Amino acid sequence: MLPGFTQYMDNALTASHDDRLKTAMAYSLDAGGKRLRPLLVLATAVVLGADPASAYPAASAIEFIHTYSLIHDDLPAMDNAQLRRGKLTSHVQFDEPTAILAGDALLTDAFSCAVAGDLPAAVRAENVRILAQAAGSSGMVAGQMMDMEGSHKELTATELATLHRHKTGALLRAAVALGANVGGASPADRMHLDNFASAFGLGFQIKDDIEDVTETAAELGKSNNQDAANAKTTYVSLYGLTGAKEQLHQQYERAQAELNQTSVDVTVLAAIADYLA
Ligand code: GRG
Repeated sequence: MLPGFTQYMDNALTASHDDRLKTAMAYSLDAGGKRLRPLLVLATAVVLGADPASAYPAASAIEFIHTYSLIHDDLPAMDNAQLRRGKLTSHVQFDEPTAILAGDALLTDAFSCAVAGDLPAAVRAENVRILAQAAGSSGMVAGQMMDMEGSHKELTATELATLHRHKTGALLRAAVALGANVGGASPADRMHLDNFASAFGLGFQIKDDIEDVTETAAELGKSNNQDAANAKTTYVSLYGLTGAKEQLHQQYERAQAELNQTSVDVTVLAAIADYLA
């Protein structure tokens, strides 16, 4: 998928002067992720009439940041995960210092990616702002902190929504905002696209919570295994499986409704939103 883009993004890695660091960065960047955030950047730019290649720097930057977040999320101090996408996590494949530094390097290099390319300087500066705000202390990192703090107690529905709005939602919103910025969207279209992204982000998380339960149940040959949902507060633990599916459907409808209020042909984005259904 996205061959021209993937080649562009991989080339953006060639700057590292340390082979082990570069190998670790490439290992996680090319470990089989869905490229959902770059896809949202490119699709949003394209529906607005932009050349997709003009969005490659921003799309690479956001995938760098997403990859860093997963490497650090898997570390022993956080989720202590051994596997991601069916492969050994970075700190298991390499070692903990290498994983930390590969994440640090991907985060930092993301901003070099974001300012690259031929778009007007003001557009590139705005892309950097969008990424910094989404990834930092008022975005994804704040969400991760809430997750760490909340892992020992039951969260309310409002707290759970706030956590996910930051932890996963901020970067998905940023992806659409980057595409809207590259594509030169009108203020009204930016607003509807942003509302679309918020609904998509929340739906994405609810779907993940549902799949955690249904896939665990399927693996165990049971119809209603709740073990995965019991460890932390999730949409399934708060609303039950049926309630969570209703909430997912609501977000899907909201996402499509917002798209339909834009002034452009949103067929491609609507197809991506179908991922939720
Ligand atoms: C360590 C600062 C810091 C942040 C980590 C996003 C995140 C914050 C952690 C991910 C934890 C997680 C499993 C969240 C659930 C949502 C989810 C499934 C995220 C993974 O995104 P995908 O599915 O990943 O787009 P791929 O593997 O396709 O790239």
